[in-house]
Amino acid sequence: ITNPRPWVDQDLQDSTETTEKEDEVDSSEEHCQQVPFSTQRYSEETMLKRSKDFYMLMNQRRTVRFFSTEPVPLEVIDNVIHTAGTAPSGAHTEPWVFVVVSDADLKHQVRLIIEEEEELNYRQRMGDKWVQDLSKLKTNWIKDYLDDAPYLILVFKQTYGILSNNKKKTHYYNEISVSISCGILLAALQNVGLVTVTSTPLNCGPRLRLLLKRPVNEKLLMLLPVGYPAPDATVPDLARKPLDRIVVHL
Ligand code: IYR
Repeated sequence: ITNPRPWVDQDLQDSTETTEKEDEVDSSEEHCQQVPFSTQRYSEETMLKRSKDFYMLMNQRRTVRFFSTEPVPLEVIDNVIHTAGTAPSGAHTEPWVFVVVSDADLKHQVRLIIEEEEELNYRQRMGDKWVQDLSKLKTNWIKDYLDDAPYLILVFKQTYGILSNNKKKTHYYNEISVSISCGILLAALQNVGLVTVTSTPLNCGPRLRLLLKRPVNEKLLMLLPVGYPAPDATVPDLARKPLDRIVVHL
């Protein structure tokens, strides 16, 4: 039978996420005071300039699959992840964990798992139409970047949390919350001149979770190799939709 949603990991197609027993409210988290808030105000002129400048910075972002092995300071990576952790989340559950792998042996073990599964993905699981749709990107299951990039950031979503009384804590909207944090992470990387590819290694989650010794409530959402682009890196010659095709003013 053909899988109607081949992009969803097999381990997520069971019903574990919807049938998990609901928790009770943790009394330690019931109350939260309101505190005064104000934000930086800019003149309209400054707003216009800042909005254009930020657009120009972000419009230079490209998905890059060819990495330099040149090292990158770990503190920069930590700051970028700290920034990603400013994302909003359902009921402020902050359901993200960012695993940073820099050890060469461990990166290579990640590579072996991903290449083994991706070969199956491309040859069997994805199907002809999907493989055809990707042909312009010239991607395949051989992922040199998993050895070359100085860091692999594996982003896990906590599908639920563990309360102090050992009960499960509901992580509302955990997938979209962690996805938003990944968007902020991409912007933070662009801000410091680093590149990545937003990879979603299909069906690798369970093996990578075990390799990295992460608990069962954490599911791999995204894997981001991070570094400088290789000196001879290339990207597909793609254009973005113009504003009038992505905005509707009513
Ligand atoms: N995960 C595979 C396939 C892939 C899927 C999509 I959708 C892309 O935009 C690019 C690749 C891979 O990483 O090769």
